[in-house]
Amino acid sequence: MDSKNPESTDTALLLVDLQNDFMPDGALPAAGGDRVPPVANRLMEHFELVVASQDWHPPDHGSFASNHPEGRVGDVIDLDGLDQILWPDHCVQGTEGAEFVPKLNTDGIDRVFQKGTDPAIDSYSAFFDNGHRKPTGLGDFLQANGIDRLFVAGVATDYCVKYSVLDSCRRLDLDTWVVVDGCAGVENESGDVDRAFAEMRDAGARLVDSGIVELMMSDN
Ligand code: VGL
Ligand code: ZN
Repeated sequence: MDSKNPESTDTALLLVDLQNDFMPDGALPAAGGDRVPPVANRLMEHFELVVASQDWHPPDHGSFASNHPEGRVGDVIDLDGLDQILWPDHCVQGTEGAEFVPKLNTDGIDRVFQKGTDPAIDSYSAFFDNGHRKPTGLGDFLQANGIDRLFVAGVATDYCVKYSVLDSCRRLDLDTWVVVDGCAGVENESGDVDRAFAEMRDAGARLVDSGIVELMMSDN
């Protein structure tokens, strides 16, 4: 801990789903996703506490089009009472696609929170499933560590980053900063990434570039 910077103890970095399947050659690609791990590696150097989420689905996950006889990727179905977009199979537990990208400095991560493990509900946010039925443990962990300011980077901007940031603002009440050049999106519909950034800003998150974060955190 740096005693000259008391703020350093209340700030953490969250890296969302930096996994092979979300990279440009993966099963559910985020365009430009391969630009994110180097940014994450640089940022990590400046944080005492780094947490990561990992999308971690069983093979029979209800969000996979392959598990619905009539379902096609992109269709919206009802899954246990919630609207669910059908995705290609991705981040299946134990597969290479579910691993963190090799270029990510995983030694810098203090704790990983897995999500999407229940076949009956998806979990975009790193904090809760899509119905806010169950927490992942990330919120309690941050609270136990006295964190009240969270920087967020990762993929996908328009899904898991967005829902993590919205929960961070609205449910956890954290001072939330989104690292814009540390994010990449899926963009099922053109404009989704821009709309996601706007929604995050409207929820109270601040948008910032990684270079500024490094300056803000440069005592660490
Ligand atoms: C994600 C869709 C499905 C994400 C995960 O990490 O943004 N998107 N599962
Ligand atoms: Zn998923």
